[in-house]
Amino acid sequence: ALRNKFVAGNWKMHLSVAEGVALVTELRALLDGVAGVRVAVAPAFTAIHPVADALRGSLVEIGGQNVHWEKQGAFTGEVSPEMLVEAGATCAIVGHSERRQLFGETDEGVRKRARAALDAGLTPIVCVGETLAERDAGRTLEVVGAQVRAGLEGFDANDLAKLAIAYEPVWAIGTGRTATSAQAQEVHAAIRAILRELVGDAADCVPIQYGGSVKPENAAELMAQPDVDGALVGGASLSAASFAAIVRAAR
Ligand code: G2H
Repeated sequence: ALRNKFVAGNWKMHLSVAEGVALVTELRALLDGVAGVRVAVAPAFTAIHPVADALRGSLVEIGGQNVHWEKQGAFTGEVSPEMLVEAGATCAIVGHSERRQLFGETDEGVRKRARAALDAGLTPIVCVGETLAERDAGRTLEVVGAQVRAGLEGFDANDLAKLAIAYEPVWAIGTGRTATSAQAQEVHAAIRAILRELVGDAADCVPIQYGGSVKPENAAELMAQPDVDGALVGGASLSAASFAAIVRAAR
């Protein structure tokens, strides 16, 4: 395969430190012996350090749910890439649709966050996706394409080799409504074509995750699509059993 699958759990604003540590303790046992797939969980900032401790020596990596572009300074409420690395993170979600919709994040901010994450050695997981109104208006590929181009402006093949993209149709997030595997593949292939325009063959190495109500029941079919290289999992990552089942479906 050109690229390993990459499955990440986005815990959002869920789980206490104790619950998170218990979950990953169970998860690492369930994933014992699994190889050939990249796995990460993104806890709340307050739980990153203890969860990283509980995962030491396991396959499972830690991510931030967001990251700021400055190293330090007067940016109340933000966390820098260097702080994430110090706490044990290896990746960071940027531009999740909840950040864009509820907290006003823009494509330009997404690009700056991704750039800073890369510079600190983190893998940015750059999220893109259309709303229901945009899909119904036939604008899916236009909207997602614009987000990809703006979010990755100025990035070269070296940068893309260390980055992941997550396609998350907003209408499928937390709604129980999943894109069909064909709908997902269509958009993933369009994203891949844009990456190829930007950086040529290096596009083949970029994992493109699908996100939006991924569960054990639909994960295998989604990830069997040629350009679906993993999943960004919200609700189903809050149980070790269901998240482990999704990881196993990725192989
Ligand atoms: C999309 C996804 C994870 P869920 O936000 O980022 O959440 O799987 O709950 O739809």
